[in-house]
Amino acid sequence: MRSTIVISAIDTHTEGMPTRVITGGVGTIPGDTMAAKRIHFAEHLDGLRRLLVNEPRGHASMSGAILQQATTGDGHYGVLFIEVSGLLPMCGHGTIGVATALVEAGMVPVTEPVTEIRLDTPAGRVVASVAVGGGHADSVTLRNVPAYCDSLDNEVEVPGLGPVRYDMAYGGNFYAIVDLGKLGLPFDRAHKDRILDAGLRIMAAVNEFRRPVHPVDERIAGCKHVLFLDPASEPAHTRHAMAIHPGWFDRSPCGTGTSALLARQHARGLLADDQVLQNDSFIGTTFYARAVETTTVGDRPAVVPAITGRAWVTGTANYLLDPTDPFPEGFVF
Ligand code: PYC
Repeated sequence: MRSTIVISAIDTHTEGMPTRVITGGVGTIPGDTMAAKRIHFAEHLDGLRRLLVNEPRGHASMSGAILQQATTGDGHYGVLFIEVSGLLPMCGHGTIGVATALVEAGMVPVTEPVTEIRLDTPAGRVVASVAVGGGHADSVTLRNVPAYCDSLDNEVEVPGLGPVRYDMAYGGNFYAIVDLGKLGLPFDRAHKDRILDAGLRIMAAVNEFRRPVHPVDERIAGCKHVLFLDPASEPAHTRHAMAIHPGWFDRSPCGTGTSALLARQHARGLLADDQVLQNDSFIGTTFYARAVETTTVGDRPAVVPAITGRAWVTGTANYLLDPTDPFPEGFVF
């Protein structure tokens, strides 16, 4: 076999959603912080992301995480989150996949019953506490970056849909939170194409109307995610469909989306201080979320979310690129 690159990976899924954890072959990405590395990677190395997530090595809903040396003194690793739409500041299901892979592969000192892993991400420090039994990762509780509610009861005119009400919240990415029932759409995967179409229209309209910008780090901006709440949801037990740019649904309950929803439920007074939020994905898998601290982001009240979910290793691989391969960056079908 001949190849111009060899990229090693541990493939995982978190409650149904893939994370290709890249453990070697990328080298050190320039930048003092993960946020700086994210910008450098997007500007100079994005072909590598496309090679790893696009067809034929990936697919239209693929995501991954590139491990780097930590950029802080006490971090275990730094992580860049890649997916079909680009590089995310933070990814919850991806972090749960990374933490599971690191424990299962023995890439961190493993202690039972809990192994704590400190990760540097472009959105800031996150800590994964992995419940370990018999040397195996059983579940992961992620202490995420602070989540806050940007605004409630916005209304935007959406071509083809008319006026749409939404709340905007941040949990590592920005999320427009929309009641699916108000659009007259059923919470049913048989209608996924219509729901996705509505999600993409809403994203475009929201970004034009009032593009969200993180108050402390303006490199984090824009809304690429619409969280459609099932109208049958209860305040502490929600079900949702997460539509993501450029046109796919999260299979997991979306860690940063669950964090944003937690902040929104608190901002609406729908949860008691440390009440657990059960958040189910479009395929019926679950994350549990809880505010473990209150804080601020800029001048906004915020909560520190702890998100619990599970991931499983699905394979290990070396990804190659033959010099005659006509698709050196894969392709989108
Ligand atoms: O789990 O945070 C998440 C996530 C973001 C996009 C897809 N999953």
